[in-house]
Amino acid sequence: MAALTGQVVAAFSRRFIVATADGLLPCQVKGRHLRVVCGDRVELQRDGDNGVIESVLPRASLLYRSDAFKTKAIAANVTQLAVVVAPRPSFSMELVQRCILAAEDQAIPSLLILNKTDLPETPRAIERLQRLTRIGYPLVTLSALTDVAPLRPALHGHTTLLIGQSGMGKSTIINTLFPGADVLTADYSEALDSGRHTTTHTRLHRLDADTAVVDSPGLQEFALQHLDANALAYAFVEFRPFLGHCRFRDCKHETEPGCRLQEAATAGEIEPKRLQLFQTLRRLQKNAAQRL
Ligand SMILES: Nc1nc2c(ncn2[C@@H]2O[C@H](COP(=O)(O)OP(=O)(O)O)[C@@H](O)[C@H]2O)c(=O)[nH]1
Ligand SMILES: [Mg+2]
Ligand SMILES: [Zn+2]
Repeated sequence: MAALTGQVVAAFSRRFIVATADGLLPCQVKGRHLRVVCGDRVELQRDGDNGVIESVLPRASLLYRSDAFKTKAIAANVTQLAVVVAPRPSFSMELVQRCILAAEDQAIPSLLILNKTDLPETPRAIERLQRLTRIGYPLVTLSALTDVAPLRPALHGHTTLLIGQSGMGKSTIINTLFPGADVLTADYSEALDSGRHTTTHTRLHRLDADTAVVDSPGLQEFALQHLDANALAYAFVEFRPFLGHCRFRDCKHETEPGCRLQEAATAGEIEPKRLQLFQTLRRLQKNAAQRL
């Protein structure tokens, strides 16, 4: 048995693949209480062809999402979120915004990737994204079938969580950036319960020493019930200058007099649709909290 450190590059329910100086190692976790997430840097003991994760090193970040029942950590040590959308099939602006809000809550910056720019609906998609580009989120446009080069400068130096609704071209992007990405899963499928979990796991792909991309499935559910009203308001970056300036300290930014956010929406300083989204998400959070 020898002590090692490494980074978790694939996370299944209770099994992991860890990249160490000696190569990739299938690992289990010591005990029941240690929580391990893709992207974690860990200390482990090697035992033949397997390893046992004994501790998780301090995380630079931890991204969460909720579903109707619980909050789950998606990935650790991510430095940037990239949301993939396409002109066709149509994408949900609300879902895109939910992902970005979850990242903002963890102080992780986001960027937008518009894929399939070879399609004629591209100008309309760019127009829809203006709600987010206008408040500062960068947009990278590309056609992954032809060339993913426009994406490389945006990824460089970051650990990027790549996320997107199905059909947007996320797999095409990953497979072009990382030819052979599927091989690892095949190689380790036996150690990982004969590949039973291969469709639902999170993966970290390394481009170079400073650059990695995390691929996480299951975006359909991306609730923000783990954000209370204050955290949620703060996650809307363009609201920040106005927060704390309402007449009432506990202002819900609904119909109260002297609400600085409502004034800002009326004056066109923030987009009314973004304030509406805040209200929608705040109500969902309140209802979820009452159910617990
Ligand atoms: N026209 C066009 N189609 C693309 C592009 N990238 C991916 N696709 C197609 O979009 C479909 C969904 O792609 P896929 O990568 O599986 O999407 P995912 O569900 O997000 O992983 C496939 O038929 C791809 O061939 C692109 O740049 N242009
Ligand atoms: Mg896919
Ligand atoms: Zn207010």
